[in-house]
Amino acid sequence: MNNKIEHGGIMSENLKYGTISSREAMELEEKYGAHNYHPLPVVLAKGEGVFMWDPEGKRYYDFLSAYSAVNQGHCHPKIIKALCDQAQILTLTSRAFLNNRLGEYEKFITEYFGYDMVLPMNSGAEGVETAMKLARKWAYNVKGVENNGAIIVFAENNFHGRTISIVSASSDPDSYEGFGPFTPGIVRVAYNDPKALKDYLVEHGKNVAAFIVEPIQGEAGVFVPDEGYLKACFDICKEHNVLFVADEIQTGIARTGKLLACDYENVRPDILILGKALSGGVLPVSAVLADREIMLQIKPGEHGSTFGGFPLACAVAKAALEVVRDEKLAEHSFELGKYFRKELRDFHHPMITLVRGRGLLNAIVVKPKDGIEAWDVCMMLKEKGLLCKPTHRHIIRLAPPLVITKEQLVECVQIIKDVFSAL
Ligand code: IF1
Repeated sequence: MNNKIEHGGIMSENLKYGTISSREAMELEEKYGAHNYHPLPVVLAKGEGVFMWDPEGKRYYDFLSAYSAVNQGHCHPKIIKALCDQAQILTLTSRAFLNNRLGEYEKFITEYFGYDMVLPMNSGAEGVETAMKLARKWAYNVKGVENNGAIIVFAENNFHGRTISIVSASSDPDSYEGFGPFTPGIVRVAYNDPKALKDYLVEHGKNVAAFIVEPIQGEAGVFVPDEGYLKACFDICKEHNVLFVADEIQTGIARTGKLLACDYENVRPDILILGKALSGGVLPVSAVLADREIMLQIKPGEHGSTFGGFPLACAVAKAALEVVRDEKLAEHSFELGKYFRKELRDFHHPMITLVRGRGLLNAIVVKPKDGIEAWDVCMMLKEKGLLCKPTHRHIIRLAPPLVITKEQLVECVQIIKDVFSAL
């Protein structure tokens, strides 16, 4: 087969990967895909470890890792082997029947994270929805909140996904505007401010089911709260018999230098939500973990999904978690993160006002100069072979796969410095 095909009269030549050129791919997405994204103009056709390639063969360092879904690196051989092996045997049964991979995976993941039980779902948003439903059931059945009166507290500037109920908790107009009416029983308090939570719970705590929080706010710009914030919130929740729910979809699974970001403060959430890297970026796999007293509040027939806990996902997720453990990715992320922030902090540049993060989830806060904003810096980094994405107009998120070597990271630090130096 030759790899030249025709699209709208344009011949693709000199293609290294696939049959579609970058330009053709961009035109097709523009014409046939909904315009719900504004991507950096780069088309990717292959990934391996920390690298991605465009169809024409240009190689990039991946400094987004699909928003921390690809912590184990692109196409990790052990995860792909688990995928291929299982795909040839059994992929999906639905939960109308049992399957021989689910129970084994459930035992593995609950022991791995230290919970009694797991409820498997697919996307992160479904995981958050599941946690909300669990918290409400618990509030009515166990806490004794009056029916339909349960409140769930969120933090300002949160990002938990895109469903109607989740955007009902959002303070970002891009997320919620025009999508109302919204789900009731949701309130927000200031982030990084235990007193704000305390004040709310002192007043309304008896009707509150849960406080749902990101240990580090990703979309808000890798906003790391003050030390002690999570523990203080956890203690306040306990005082008011409110469930402390951690959305570790982005921060979990070694990204921030510990298995969970909550581990930094020795907080064990009542409900833990995982997604993204749970499959190493291979399939949408999410999970909600809790102990029996909470988990068993949802009864047969009350919640689920066609794919949740499908055999293929179970095989992939187990392999993905084994890779994190066997390759000591949490420790590696912790060490390399320290080096990375030190290098960028010691590199004093007038456009860099702040470098923050934990492990290999980091951000540079940029001060625009001569009309040059975070987006322009990302475009220049792209030209130099490093891909990352701005969040808001002044923050650049930097999050390579955790399998990046020290040598590779040294090279990437140099690329970043070179780009800033040229400004
Ligand atoms: C997109 C942001 C990151 C998440 C947390 C739940 C979800 C996410 C803490 C929902 C998802 C994504 C989705 C992605 C962009 C991205 C993102 F910039 F929008 F905020 F990572 F920082 N909780 N985050 O970060 O998980 O349903 O998507 O599987 O394109 O929307 P999902």
